[in-house]
Amino acid sequence: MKATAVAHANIAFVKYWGKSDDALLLPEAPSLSIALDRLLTTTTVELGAPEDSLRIDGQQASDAELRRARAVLDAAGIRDRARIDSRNGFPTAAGLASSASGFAALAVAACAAAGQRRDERELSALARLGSGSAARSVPGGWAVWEDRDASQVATPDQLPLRLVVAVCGQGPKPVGSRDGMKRSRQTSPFHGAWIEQCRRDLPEALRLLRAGDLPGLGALAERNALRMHADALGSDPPLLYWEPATVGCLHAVRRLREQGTGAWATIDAGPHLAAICAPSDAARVEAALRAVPGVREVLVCAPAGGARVVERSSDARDR
Ligand code: 2P0
Repeated sequence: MKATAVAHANIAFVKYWGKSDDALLLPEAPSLSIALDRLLTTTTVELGAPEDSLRIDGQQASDAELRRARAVLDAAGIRDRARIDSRNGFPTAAGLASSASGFAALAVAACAAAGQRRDERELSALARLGSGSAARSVPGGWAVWEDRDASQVATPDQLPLRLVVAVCGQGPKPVGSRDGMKRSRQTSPFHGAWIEQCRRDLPEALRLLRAGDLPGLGALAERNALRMHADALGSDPPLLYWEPATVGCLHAVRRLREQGTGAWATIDAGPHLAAICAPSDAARVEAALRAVPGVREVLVCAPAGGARVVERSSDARDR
């Protein structure tokens, strides 16, 4: 009754910032993301433990995190108590820890440990109950999430690109995504326009992706990210996720473009910035971001696939 699964974190080109249902974690607008190879989480679930427990990188997780994990297991019909051990193959101290890869790996590992055969869409819907963006890490590749689950709309090799991730801050962010997006929905005068924008951006992003238009898609992703932050900044009290290094990286990306290098920025609900570029430009973009004061680390990531079981103990029974 034990299984291990891996899942990659993802970064959205059309972002999720607003729920239509807070309890079911349903999004107001569709989102599009790409999974990233170097941001990998490995999670082992062992059923039949005396009580539920969750360790993340060797540290006991908070009660809130444990409750979210239990919600995923309950939704899968798993009543056995679970010992969950989750490890991130990237620098979590830098604040890159991802609930997306964590809950995707948890849903896949838990169902495998219970001997359940579930298709990708069911696994995606289960992961969503832990964290919305985790729905997209189950299928991986280019994933669209519209409603209860996400699905892969293009394989990781659809478009040759790199995401150059600049670590621009440390420690937990002051307001988490869950509370942040709720605040924007309730208080930002820009929120309705933001949601309408995402509904327009998704079909356009898919068209650019299928056409292999990296400059078009990169520019769309940058506009989409900055508009999400405009919505966040318009909230009351305002949500400012950027650090000085984040702004420094935004200028560095703009300067790269002025000098003829195709690079476009995206920023999630935190200080880190990811620059989108062609593989042949990744070294130049990495050097430019490393030179920005306050940048702690830079990771060059390539597109990756979905969550998968990597080990299942022989006594895990099929049911
Ligand atoms: C995204 N983010 O599309 C956006 C961009 C952050 C900014 O998905 O409440 O941790 O667990 O559903 O998934 C982060 O939100 O929030 C997120 P919950 P989640 O990647």
